[in-house]
Amino acid sequence: MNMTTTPVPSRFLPSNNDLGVVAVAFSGGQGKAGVDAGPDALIKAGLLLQLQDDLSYKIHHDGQIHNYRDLMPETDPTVDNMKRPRGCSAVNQRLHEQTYEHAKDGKLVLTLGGDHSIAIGSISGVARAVRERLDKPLAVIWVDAHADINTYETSGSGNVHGMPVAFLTGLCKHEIFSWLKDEHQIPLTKLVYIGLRDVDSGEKKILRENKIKAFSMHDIDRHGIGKVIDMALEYIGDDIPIHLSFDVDALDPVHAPSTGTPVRGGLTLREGDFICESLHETGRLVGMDLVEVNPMILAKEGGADTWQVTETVRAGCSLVRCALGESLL
Ligand SMILES: [Mn+2]
Repeated sequence: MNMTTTPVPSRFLPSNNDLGVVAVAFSGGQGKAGVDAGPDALIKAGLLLQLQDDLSYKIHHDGQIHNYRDLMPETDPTVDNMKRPRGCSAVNQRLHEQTYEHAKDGKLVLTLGGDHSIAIGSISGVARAVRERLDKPLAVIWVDAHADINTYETSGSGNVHGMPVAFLTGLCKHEIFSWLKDEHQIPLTKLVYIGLRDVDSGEKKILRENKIKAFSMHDIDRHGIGKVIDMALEYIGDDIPIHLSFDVDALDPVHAPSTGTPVRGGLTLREGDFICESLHETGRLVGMDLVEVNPMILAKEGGADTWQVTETVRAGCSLVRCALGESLL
């Protein structure tokens, strides 16, 4: 299959085809086993080869799927309601350096998770490089069923994968995450959610009080995904680089069932791909996360090859290809 595409020139990156990839086998931001196998499943399905062969990217990848075992503390008891906080912080600090190293050279950065807690490191690393290189803030489009903006005080579960946006925007700070500096932050005015449908009451309060821009599934039903993207981009403003953080659970569980916290009533495959295609078309994408693919959830005993896993991995690969320039015609 040879996709003939016309990639849109990047407005903020010196090259259109240098792609830094970090594969993050981390599951400590939540309690279910298996999400650490996400990057391996995506790469085994051929994602990086597709990007290289069909979309002409020069892939900069160390060939590793990082499990960061050397960073894991012997014991990691709960602190201030945060589960496994030292491991989460240490992995994200290392990942921050990894995405920063790619982004400071002007590469597009793709981070494959892993649970969504890894966005703390991936996005802060890109944001730091964007500030240094372009003297601009980084905008984030967070596509997710959940807002992931709990603080350790509002979180019911204590899982850090429900807190990354709070850490990234400075709404939540903690000494365990003291490496995360103010200059790595995302301004609340440059954050946009798409696809929300399962938001905790404490999070709703945070969204309201901080006037955070959020397009729920209700807004997508009302306006259609095309109008929602237009409004999201208009809100961010024209001259700002964008990071896309895509949680596969934004898709409806019919299309992406193999994920830790599925919620019915989600995006169709086409709506998901459309978001990614539209962001590519802006020429402003500088980073992307694809997270929460869990090949072990719903897997049969002894093997991960169920239709649910195959569909979820295929959907994930498609989202990344669309964000990186694959088009239908
Ligand atoms: Mn998420």
